[in-house]
Amino acid sequence: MQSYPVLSVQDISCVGQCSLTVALPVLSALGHECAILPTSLLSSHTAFSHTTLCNLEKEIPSIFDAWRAEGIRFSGIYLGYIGSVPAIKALHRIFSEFLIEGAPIILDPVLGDNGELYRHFDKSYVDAIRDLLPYADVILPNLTEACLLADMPFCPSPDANMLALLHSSLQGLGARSSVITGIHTSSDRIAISIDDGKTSMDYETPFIKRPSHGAGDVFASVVAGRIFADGKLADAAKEAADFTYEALCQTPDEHWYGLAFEPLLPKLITKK
Ligand code: PXL
Repeated sequence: MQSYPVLSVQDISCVGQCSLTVALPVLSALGHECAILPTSLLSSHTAFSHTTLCNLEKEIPSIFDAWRAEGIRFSGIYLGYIGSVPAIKALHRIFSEFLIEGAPIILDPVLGDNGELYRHFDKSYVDAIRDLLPYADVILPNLTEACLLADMPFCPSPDANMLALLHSSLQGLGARSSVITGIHTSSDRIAISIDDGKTSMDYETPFIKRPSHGAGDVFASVVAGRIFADGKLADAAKEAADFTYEALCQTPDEHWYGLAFEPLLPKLITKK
């Protein structure tokens, strides 16, 4: 039977352990051939003080034309940080032209954290990401992103009612399932909330008080890789939460810009 690569669509941050430099090793460890569509090129992720950003939106239509001429197809797609509104708009073609039937679409709507939008982003960017939700089988926002997409005020410790409202808003906007991350349940616990439209559950890990840049990318890459391998959403999300927690635990304090996840990659390979 012919096998098709999966496609990871996000920026290349040259330095900083996020986006493609996380997705590629994780998806490879999970056994996938991973093709890439870089949406922007940055010197590092935007938590560094000095960054360059070059949006690749002008390239995207030509890349799609070439792929079409080659008859290229993907068996799954994982979208993360895009970078500009025109790039997001250019991506809509992917969903109708390059996916095999039943290919899962996993969207990490990277917009911000701790109640704030990331640098370079504004309301029009949030609106453009929101327009991708109807394509998504699974959406993986952190709490800030869930609130921005649902147009609700940010609260770091939402109660069960607010979480239910967030999930129903995200699913009302078109996402089939949603996993909301970064929910502070107490001073030393952090949770994810998983909702597939029928059932809802929370899963907690200890909260590690340290910078967590790139944690969302580690989490989303593990979820995407397990779903692409026919894993169930709840199992994939719990494993990804445990993996992210372990990576945070073993990241030295001075390694502030990302997670030192590499020594844990064998866990993903042996579990396959
Ligand atoms: O980790 C998400 C992410 C991805 N890519 C870039 C970022 C960020 C978060 O800050 O700046 C360029």
